[in-house]
Amino acid sequence: GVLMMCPMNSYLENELQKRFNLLRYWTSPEKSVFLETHRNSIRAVVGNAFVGADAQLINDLPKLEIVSSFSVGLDKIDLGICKDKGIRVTNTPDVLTEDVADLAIGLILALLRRLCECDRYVRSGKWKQGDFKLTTKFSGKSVGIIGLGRIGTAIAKRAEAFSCPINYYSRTVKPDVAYKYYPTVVDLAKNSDILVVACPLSDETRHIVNRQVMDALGPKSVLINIGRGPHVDEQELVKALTEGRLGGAALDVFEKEPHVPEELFGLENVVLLPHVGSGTVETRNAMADLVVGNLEAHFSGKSLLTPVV
Ligand code: 8YV
Repeated sequence: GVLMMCPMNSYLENELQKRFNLLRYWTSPEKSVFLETHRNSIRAVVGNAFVGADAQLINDLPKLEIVSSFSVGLDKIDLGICKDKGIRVTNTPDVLTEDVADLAIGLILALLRRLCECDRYVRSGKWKQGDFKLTTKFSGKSVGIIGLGRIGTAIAKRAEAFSCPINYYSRTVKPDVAYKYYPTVVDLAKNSDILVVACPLSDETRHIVNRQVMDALGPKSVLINIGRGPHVDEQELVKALTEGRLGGAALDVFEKEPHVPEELFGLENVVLLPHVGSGTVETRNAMADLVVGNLEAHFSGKSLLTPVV
């Protein structure tokens, strides 16, 4: 059997249903009874960015062979236990890179040019009382990227087309990269008009954007997060924004999704999205094909398409 943890995509659900004995975790009222009943038949888990496979679930499933995640991020999977137990893990890299990078640029433009506020201005009829206030130029502004992996690099490429100088922080300097490296996030923030979070979430990167980083950015600069909510100290972000110590923020991800701090709802220098970075029909279909393809490869003894463990 294949255990799907939560509703994520109807095409994926149909394709899994066609091929496997699909069990839907979220439909069972009593999780412990459900696991007791199916523990010896579940050989695969399909999770996503919201619900993965933690140590407890993995320990409850003695026949588990593979965790196939409908996400590139692996922060909801206990990779250490998977490694120890010889459980394979796959994700959905590459197919979502362009969408997430596109969205990062969209967030920058939405925030600086105040696109959402402009739209509300027109709809409310206020345009008839006068022109919209002036906004902030994007082209040529310095962009600092935390994490120059697949997505970070795709964001950098796009920002280059807007004539932006590119800075980055990562654990080590990337060879053959012309962008300016900063060895600390505070230094990166001090030297960037726009700071973009694009690294994986781990113990080292949790709250990588803390109060010190926000103050290094300051009231003239902005924060963009298309990574994971816990990359940013959200309480400090709310304070920095409400106290005017940070210029603005555009966020696709939050610490406790779908909860978003309501203090942000009244601020116009904020853009809030419901975790839609990879949310296009094209990309979600490609992600689903990878999840199914990995499971099929595994169960027919072929090499995995996108193995992590
Ligand atoms: C998805 C994601 O939003 O890939 C990731 O890491 O956060 C996303 O693509 C999610 O897994 C969709 O269910």
